[in-house]
Amino acid sequence: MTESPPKAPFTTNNVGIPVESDEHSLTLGPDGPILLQDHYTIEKMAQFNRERVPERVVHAKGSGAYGFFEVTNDVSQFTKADLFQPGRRTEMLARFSTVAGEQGSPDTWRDPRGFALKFYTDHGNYDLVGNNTPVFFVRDTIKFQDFIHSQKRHPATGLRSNDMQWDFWTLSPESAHQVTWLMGDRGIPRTYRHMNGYGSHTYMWINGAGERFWVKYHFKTDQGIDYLPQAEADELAGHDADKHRRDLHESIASGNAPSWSLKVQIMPFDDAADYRFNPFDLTKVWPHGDYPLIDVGRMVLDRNPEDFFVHIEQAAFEPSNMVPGIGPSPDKMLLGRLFSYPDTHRYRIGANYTQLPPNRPHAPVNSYSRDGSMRYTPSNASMPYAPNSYGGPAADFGNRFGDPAGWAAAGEMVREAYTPHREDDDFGQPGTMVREVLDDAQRDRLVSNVSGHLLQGVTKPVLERAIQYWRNIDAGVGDRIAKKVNGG
Ligand code: HDE
Repeated sequence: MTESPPKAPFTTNNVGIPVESDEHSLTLGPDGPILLQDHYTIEKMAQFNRERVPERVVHAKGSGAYGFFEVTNDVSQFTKADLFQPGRRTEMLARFSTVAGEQGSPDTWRDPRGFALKFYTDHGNYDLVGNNTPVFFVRDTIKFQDFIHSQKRHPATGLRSNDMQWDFWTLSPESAHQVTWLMGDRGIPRTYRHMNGYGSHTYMWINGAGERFWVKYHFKTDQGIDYLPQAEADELAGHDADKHRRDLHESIASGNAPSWSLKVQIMPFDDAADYRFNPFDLTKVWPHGDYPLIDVGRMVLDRNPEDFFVHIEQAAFEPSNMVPGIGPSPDKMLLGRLFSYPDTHRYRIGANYTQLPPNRPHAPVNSYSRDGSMRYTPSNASMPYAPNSYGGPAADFGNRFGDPAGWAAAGEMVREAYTPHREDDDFGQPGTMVREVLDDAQRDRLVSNVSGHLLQGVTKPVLERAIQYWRNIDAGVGDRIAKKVNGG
């Protein structure tokens, strides 16, 4: 006898009351007016009108999955962070994204990719919110908003503008390194699985003895780096805007779990002052010859979210979520981000966003935060204030977890650029990348991508500055771009 399919549950309204119909609203006679007491029809319409939360102001289009991180090499000499201890395996969430496009924009536009990670450690959530490039366009948080405005839509036309982009970039020479990455193959990964992830900033690690180190994170894709040529990316943007989202979902659903190998660069704390580059300048890398990569572990994404809005649209990543053994650095961009992310989450998904499923820690929460809209987990605190004589919780003042996650600083209040280190300049590292890292084919594609981009609406004065910008990076590449854009 064939198994009858499981009986579908009764439809209910939002408070579990069974409803009579999803076909017909309640009317006076079959042809009469709809009645105000048709609470279910009204609930459906009202709920529908409130389904959207503001999209992320940057990184609006993204996709994500759950998985785990497992340690494969002992780095406890550098950090006491729970998730990096030998033998540890930590549940995690990752979200990959583009930067400038809105929620419905194509996955295959040329753009850096967000590489946001949330680790549910035994000492709270650790968030590492990086990109698929190790550097960034600017080095002071005050310029970030302006940079993004130059990448998004012109306020008068509502159109994106290559002229705005190159106007900003050529007036901000510190952008040269990241623009070289962006206009090369890394600017359009073939899929989210075929790109590396970087913490980008320099962070601090602190070991069990309280010793501090500077650290940079590199997540190397185990799938191999692969990119989309501009023409193929443009074609995909036209008929398959969700190419990367679909690839990630289907890859995990078919059991082909993507993975990345985490390696770090470690700089002894005292090396920073005299290092040839400013180690906290986000437009710079630390050449691997100076500080080689050290294996740490492996990140595997093997579980798709069961509801995209609940787990991915509401995911809230914040660089300020640093667990014992990890701290910030004097990087002005990182310090700005420590404020910005929690601020944007409170605005976008409410005061109690940390109680939402993707943001809820696996570790116990014993904070004194209370109330606020949509709060649904009571605080563990016995009394609503600290100190109290009714069972705490009490802060770890004995420093069992606490970190000297800081550094000595002094000086007058000024608005100035970083003090330059002996090899600091804006075109040196991108020039090295163009000449020593890219091969001939990659250089050819870089020239072609830049020229193609410049020939789409960039006005003469900006165009001339852009050619000089590329000549400052590398004279040969600059000349080739000049030839292509001047009809050479
Ligand atoms: Fe972001 N960035 N950012 N950013 N960023 C946001 O927070 C910000 C920067 C990055 O998948 C926002 O949740 C400032 C660098 C990723 O949900 C916002 C500065 C890097 C994501 C914000 C930067 C990033 C964001 C908007 C300059 C790589 C998506 C939505 C100091 C190292 C995370 C949100 C996700 C999102 C602020 C620059 C990566 C507005 C102020 C550098 C991957 O708060």
